[in-house]
Amino acid sequence: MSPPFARRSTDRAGGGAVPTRAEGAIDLHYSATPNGQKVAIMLEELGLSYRVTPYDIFEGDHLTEEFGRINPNYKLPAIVDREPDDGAGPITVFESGAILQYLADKYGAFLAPRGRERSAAIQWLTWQVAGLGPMGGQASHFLRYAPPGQEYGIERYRRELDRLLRVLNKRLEESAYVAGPDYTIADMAIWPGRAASFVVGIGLETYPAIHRWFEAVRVRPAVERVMTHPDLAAPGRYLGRTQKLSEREWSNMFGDRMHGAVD
Ligand SMILES: N[C@@H](CCC(=O)N[C@@H](CS)C(=O)NCC(=O)O)C(=O)O
Repeated sequence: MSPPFARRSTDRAGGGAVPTRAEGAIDLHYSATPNGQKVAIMLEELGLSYRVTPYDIFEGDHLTEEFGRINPNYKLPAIVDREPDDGAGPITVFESGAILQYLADKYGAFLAPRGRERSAAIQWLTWQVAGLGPMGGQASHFLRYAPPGQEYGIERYRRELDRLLRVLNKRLEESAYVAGPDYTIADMAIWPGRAASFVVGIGLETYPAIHRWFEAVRVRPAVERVMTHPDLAAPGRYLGRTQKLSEREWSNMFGDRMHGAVD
């Protein structure tokens, strides 16, 4: 695993509240996939300085006891906040949706503190982490990694992905951003998922309202910084429509090594 490196961002063009806590408190454990990019986008939007520890999941960097103490589920991303509000020592947070919510609450930005606006953002955030993300992931898995003859699985998840995108398109026909008139953590959670649509061969231009929103988010300085940073943007490896894994890589991602890490 490469050593951690420090990044400093000064552009707070995201429109969120200026962080009031000491900067540099957050360690981001990262692989350059859509789930990781959600959190990188949030950290950039907040204008925070943060330390990135990159993991190559094909190489199984994440299947260590040390990482298991940060995320008992052995998946990326995760964060360690070394300066939490309660002052009681570092806190680890795993699950991309929970990380976004944690950061939004801590820094008071991109999520309303209460009421219907907050509920709308949490609903769409949950829709992404429980629906769009896993369905897109499964569509991409059956298409790219499964042995031949998986037509049922491919069709099942591709159709569900298409259905979810139609739900999103309808929502964005009536709303500037996913949770309402303001850009929130729900947009940050959903936006990087374009990768699954690409892999599955569903063009976003099929959904005009998604396309309009996608472009509005894409040109945000924080999003551009993530998507053009060589260590944060997805390498071709993660986006290829066809994948050939070695036995060792398969084991790290889907097989015995990945399953065995838990024990
Ligand atoms: N529900 C989790 C999903 C995390 C996840 O599946 N991460 C992938 C990368 S996008 C991973 O760590 N894969 C490595 C593996 O499964 O061994 C989240 O939203 O954080």
